[in-house]
Amino acid sequence: MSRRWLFAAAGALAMSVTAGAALAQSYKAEYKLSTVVGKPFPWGNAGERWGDLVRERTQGRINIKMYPGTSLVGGDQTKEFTALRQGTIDMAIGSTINWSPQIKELNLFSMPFLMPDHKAIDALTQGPVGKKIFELLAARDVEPLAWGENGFREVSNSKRAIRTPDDMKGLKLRVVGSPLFNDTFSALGANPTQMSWADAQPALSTGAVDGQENPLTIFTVAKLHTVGQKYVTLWGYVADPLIFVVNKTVWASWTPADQKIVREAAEQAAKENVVAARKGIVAGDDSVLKEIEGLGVTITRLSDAEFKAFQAATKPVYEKWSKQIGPDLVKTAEESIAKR
Ligand code: X2X
Repeated sequence: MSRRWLFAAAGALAMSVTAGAALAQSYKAEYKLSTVVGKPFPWGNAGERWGDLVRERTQGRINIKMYPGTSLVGGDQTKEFTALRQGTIDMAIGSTINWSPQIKELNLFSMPFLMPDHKAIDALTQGPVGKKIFELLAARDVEPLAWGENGFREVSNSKRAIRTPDDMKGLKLRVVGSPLFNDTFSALGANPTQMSWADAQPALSTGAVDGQENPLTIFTVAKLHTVGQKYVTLWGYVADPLIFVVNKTVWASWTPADQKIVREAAEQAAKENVVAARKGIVAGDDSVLKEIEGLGVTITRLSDAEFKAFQAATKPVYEKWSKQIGPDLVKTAEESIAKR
């Protein structure tokens, strides 16, 4: 072995030891990932998957631990984004609904009857709207990485089948903490009450509220039929995508190679999450609907005319919120959906 080679090898070793020490200093022992629900909800599965992929591909350099139940903010899911910006949370897979109090544009996805089908969600998240929203997030101290999905939110209750807006009159419904939901359900004559997911289940079980709205994967995994939810109406009035993000300071502390690993793992986990969120609730595969009916729950499917009555009743809410969200973004969204 030549002397020169030996010197080069020793130099390279010294450099990599130094880089390793620097990494060990700036990398945390654990990165806290916030979600509202854990395993085996598709949302929680996505968090586990993201963490596992990253741990494996970084040989444990980046060790992600999931904190479901938004436990890092005491269960108050509408505070998750603020905690993420402040660094109490390192990373999150968050619903657009829960972050909309801080980023008003995220209310877009909660506009009643904006998105008629899954292709429409994709047209938004994968098109100019998704790009714009990622820019807004990037300007607020987080690195946005990928779009996942909670899903179309169907309304359930313990009292009666809902087929017309009239059937909603007087029903006490738990909604998530965004004012848009209050407006929508008030326009339909219901009594909306805002509370966190943690509070929703006891409230349903004691009868403090009659109903709620959530994707069917949440309904089945949370076993909402056991807390009196006997009637589900398929109306798909809104859908909430999920967004995979990392706090900017944390992001900047990682090497470009590790950033690439985290981004690609998020993209992969998000893609799998969208498939899981849609499984069993589509025309070709309605196994989740069958499962719910098998639990003794009545599923109500609306005719075109019945559907339009809900749309008409919530039109003023749509108009009002178009202005609040920003007419340009809403117009871009409508165009993307029309072209899907
Ligand atoms: O609280 C809900 O309803 C949930 C779990 O769907 C969200 O976090 C938006």
